[in-house]
Parts: sequence; C-alpha cells; structure tokens
Amino acid sequence: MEKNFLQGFSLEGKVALVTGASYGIGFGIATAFARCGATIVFNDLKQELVDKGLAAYKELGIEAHGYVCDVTKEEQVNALVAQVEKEIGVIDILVNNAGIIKRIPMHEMTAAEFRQVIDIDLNGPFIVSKAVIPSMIKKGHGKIINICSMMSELGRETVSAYAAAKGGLKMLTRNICSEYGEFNIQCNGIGPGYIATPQTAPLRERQPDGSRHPFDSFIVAKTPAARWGTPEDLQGPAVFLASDASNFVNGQVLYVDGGILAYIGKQPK
Ligand code: NAP
Ligand code: GCO
Repeated sequence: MEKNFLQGFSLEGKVALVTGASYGIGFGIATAFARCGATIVFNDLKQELVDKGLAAYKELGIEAHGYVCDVTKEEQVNALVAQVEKEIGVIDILVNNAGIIKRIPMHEMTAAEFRQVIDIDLNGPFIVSKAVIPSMIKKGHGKIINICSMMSELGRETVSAYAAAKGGLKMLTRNICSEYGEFNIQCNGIGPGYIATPQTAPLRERQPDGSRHPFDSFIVAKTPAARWGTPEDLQGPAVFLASDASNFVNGQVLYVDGGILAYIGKQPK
C-alpha cells in the first residue's frame, strides 16, 4: 500500500488523553495509539492503579504519563488538562473511556446509585470534553472519541442507569459534533459489544459445577462472531477515529460488536 496513504492513519506527534486507562479497554486503545506514534496520557482514581498502569505500559516499551484524577471532579480535570498542556502539550485526542456499571434491578436501585453511574459515565465525558475543547479550537483540530455501548441502543434487565448514561453519551457525541465541527473537531463514539475485561468478568464467571455462566453462553449465541470481544478488537477502529483518515466522519457511533446488534440470535438447542 502507498506509504503516503498510510500516513493518514499515523498519530505521530499527537498527544492522546485516554481516561481510566490503567487496564481494560482504555489500556488497549492507548497502546494502539502509542504504536501509531502518539504520546499517551491517562488517569485513574488511585495512585497505585496509575503506577500499575505505568508499569504495564513500560513493559510494552511505552513511556506513558499517568495522573490521579476523578473525571467527575471538574477542578481535578481542569488541573490535569492544564498540567498536561504545560508539561507535555495540547491534547489532540481525547478518549472518554472511564466508566462504571451497576447491575441492579431498577426498582431496587437507589437514586444515589443511579446518579453515580450517570455522573461517571455521562457527566465525566462532558467535563473532560469541555476541558479540552478550548485548546483544540485554538489549535485548529481535535478528536474526541466517546466509549459508548450496545446499551446506547438496547436495554436489558438491571442496567437502567448504565443504558441511560450510554444513551445520553451517544447524543452528547452528536451534540459535540454539531457544536464544534466547524472548528475541525470530530467527535465520534465507539460502541463495543461484549468485551472480556474486569467490567464483564462477573458475566463470564465459571459456575460452581465448572460450566459456563449462562450469560456467557447467551452472548456467544447472540454474537455472529460467536465469541466475546477483546480490547485488541477495538484498536483499529479507535486508531481510525483518532487519525486524519476520519476527518470527515463526525457524530457517528461505530459499533465494534462482532455483529451482535445486527443479529436476532441463534435458536437455543
Ligand atoms: P473497566 O475494566 O471497569 O475499567 C474502567 C476504568 O475506568 C478503570 O480503570 C476505572 O478505574 C476507571 N474509572 C472508573 N471511574 C472513574 C472515575 N470516576 N475517574 C477516572 N477513572 C475512572 O471497564 P472496561 O471494560 O475497560 O470499560 C471501559 C469503558 O468501555 C467503559 O466506559 C465501559 O462502560 C465501556 N464498555 C465496556 C464494554 C465491555 O464489555 N467491557 C462494552 C461496552 C462499553 P478504577 O479501577 O480505579 O475503578
Ligand atoms: C452488561 C455488560 C454490557 C457491556 C457493554 C455492552 O452488563 O450488559 O456489562 O453493558 O459492558 O456495555 O456494550
């Protein structure tokens, strides 16, 4: 393939902030960005996790920059962005990855629990995006990637707060596109399917008799790829949306789900 064409997928010279990226999907995306030339900045809630993340990046030969920062705390986020701009450079690429889920039947979920999920999964991306957009406008370009979910489109039992947050995140993605597209800022979402990370570990736990978790079997039957995804499955789509190759893609959610959203599901045996 012609070298110049591949240049469009390069992230050389870019500064990428991936929130909550000590491990899991964020870590997978950040390592791909590093391999494409980006400088990696990430945050987590606790220093011990930031340190663990730094060591994990180093093991892969990546000199990442890690900071303790809670994405729901606007002061902490603004201080983080100011520190990064001073020490490393303006943030060219933001991945709003940090997120939690609470699996509780809605009628048993407290308002505080509902609010906590919305705070991290929706208010967080608002706060961090708001913090990086002014410098992106000044610089004349920017990429914001919101990690949405299949629950941006579908509901299921026990995940009311998460689905509400991720549905809102899809619309926040479209609104950032609408409000800042004229400043050459592209804001898109990635909607992972069911990905094998600590967040979904409870859904894949072996049963006491050693059999697969029923939800594990359900997801494999519902997914045309007949497997759970991995953070590595998200790397190519994330690099595409972070690079110049996607400069005319804006306000979209790219579902990386092995086909699950397109498929009615296999007839149970
Ligand atoms: P994960 O393994 O639970 O990792 C989430 C990360 O976010 C952790 O590093 C966590 O830090 C961090 N975090 C949580 N609250 C934070 C806060 N207030 N401020 C800063 N960091 C915070 O999750 P994952 O599976 O990698 O998922 C990452 C993203 O993808 C989430 O937005 C999730 O909703 C989304 N997603 C996941 C799947 C899936 O199947 N796994 C599918 C679709 C979408 P701590 O360890 O300190 O809590
Ligand atoms: C769940 C899962 C899902 C995945 C993901 C699917 O409990 O249903 O955690 O929500 O995390 O969001 O796209």
